[in-house]
Amino acid sequence: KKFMIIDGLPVAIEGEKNILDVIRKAGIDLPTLCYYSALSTYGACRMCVVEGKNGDIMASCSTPPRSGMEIKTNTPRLQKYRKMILELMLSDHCRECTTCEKNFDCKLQELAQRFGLKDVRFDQYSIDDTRDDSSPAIMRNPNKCIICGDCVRMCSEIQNVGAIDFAYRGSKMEVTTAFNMPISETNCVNCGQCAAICPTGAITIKNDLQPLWNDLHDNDTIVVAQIAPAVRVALGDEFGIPRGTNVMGKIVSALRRMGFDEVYDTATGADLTVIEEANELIGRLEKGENLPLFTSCCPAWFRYAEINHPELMDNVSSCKSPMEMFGSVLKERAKLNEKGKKPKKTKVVAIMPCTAKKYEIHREEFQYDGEPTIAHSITTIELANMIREAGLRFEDILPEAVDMPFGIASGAGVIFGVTGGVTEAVIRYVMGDEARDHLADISFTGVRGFEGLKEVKVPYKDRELSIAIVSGLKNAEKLIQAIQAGEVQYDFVEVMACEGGCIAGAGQPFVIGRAKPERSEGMYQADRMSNVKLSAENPVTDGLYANLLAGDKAHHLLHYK
Ligand code: HC1
Ligand code: SF4
Repeated sequence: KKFMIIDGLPVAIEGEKNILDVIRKAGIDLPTLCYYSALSTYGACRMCVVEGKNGDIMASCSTPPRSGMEIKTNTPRLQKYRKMILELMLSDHCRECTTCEKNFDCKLQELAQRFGLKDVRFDQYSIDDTRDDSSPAIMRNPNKCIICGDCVRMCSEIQNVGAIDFAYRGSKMEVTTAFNMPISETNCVNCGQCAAICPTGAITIKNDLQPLWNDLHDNDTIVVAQIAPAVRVALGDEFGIPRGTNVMGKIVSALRRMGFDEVYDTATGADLTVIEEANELIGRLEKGENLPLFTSCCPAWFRYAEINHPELMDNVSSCKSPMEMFGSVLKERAKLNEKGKKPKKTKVVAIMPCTAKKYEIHREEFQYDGEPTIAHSITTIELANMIREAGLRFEDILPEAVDMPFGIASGAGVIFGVTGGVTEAVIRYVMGDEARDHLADISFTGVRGFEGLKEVKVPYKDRELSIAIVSGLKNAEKLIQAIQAGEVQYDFVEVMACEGGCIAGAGQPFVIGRAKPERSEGMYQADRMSNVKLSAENPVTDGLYANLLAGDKAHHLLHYK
């Protein structure tokens, strides 16, 4: 076996790509601001420096481990060095922590505390008020950037977008868009993953809470909430509840206490999506046209396809996302109910794990009577902030059920929140009555798990359906290239922009590489516990198709084209 010596103790080397991973395995939390194992190593921040036997100083993230190597992680020189790096960063950093969106969640702030920094010896420089708030999803404040490049690598290496990059040199170096354009005018798809990985407040998620509070406090507005599948297994992280715990019932009662008039589950909308999308697939299979059918529910993927693959748009489903389908149903019902009464305004609020949903609600296709169908889309983290602001002790809140008449969702609708979930739900639908006895078999077809690309084959009539599931836009791009080169052929392709699906959306707490197994287990457990497993057996959707969605209303309200 190979060993290296860390602070005098032998530690085995077991395939780690750098000594930082060996050090962390030994239980030492070496600080870094720019190292994520899923991204390429940049070695910019130098916080992870260690000292070799001969006094040589090296960045542990970019040094491969060698057998017999001796290093120290905490010497007087290293302490001095780390403090100096932090001071230099802070001298070029806007330090208005109390009003920063990332206060208490900032790695630079955390390290300044951890290393006992009480003063910065250098004059503050290059602070100005250039900000970019052009995007509906993210905010950029270059004054808080520490040039770690995490966002740049995330945007290009995982999402294949490259909307942001380094510009200029030396002390003038910054992360910006091409020609310094507002980010909304670039090819950014609003996935928010740059904000999720940013260690400071340089890129943050747009805060949309004040207009929502205004509506909640307005007696003439009926505020209706819908909660996305993935939110329920992540919000608990913000309140010290064990990871992956399903806190749906607590969310419902918290929303009521904060003034929401009606509360529903977006998974009910997902049941409508399954029915509409599966029928679209069946129709295309019969005609043999526009295959594979690509899913359309992820707005960052939809935007990516529009910008980079206009030739594919006939293959992308015409279905609105579950959020927009349900929003249209809720607005239509409100309009019917309001007839002949003193009109109150009904506003639908979506609580989502996603930042791109903030962009989706402003798209022209998703208007109802000339206004956005969804008035506000807030993230899981924003919901946590609302709960804190309202002074609710979330840990102690007793769970409640969602409202009728739409308060039933199938397990198939709930698992939309994890990669492969849409596919699993659609397979259950196309298999019809047979699916009920084969739920476990379907779950073992390869739909579950966190691989970036999953391939599934299921029997359908006298043939086989060939399905691909991708998450992460780089993985989607690779798949599209293979399809277009004729190397692979599919009938159905599920795409989610965030690796792992919505459970790892940028609006969730702790998204980067963490909590995915617990959250996906939370989703599958909700499915196992649900009375209704198949979207086609949801009595709520049955009722809707018989009444509110009767005739051509279904297409009109549930499809964007
Ligand atoms: Fe998703 Fe969807 S699953 S896109 O990931 O289709 O955001 O959770 O709400 O609309 O249902 C997100 C999650 C969500 C939609 C559904
Ligand atoms: Fe890139 Fe997504 Fe950030 Fe836009 S939101 S800059 S696409 S990582």
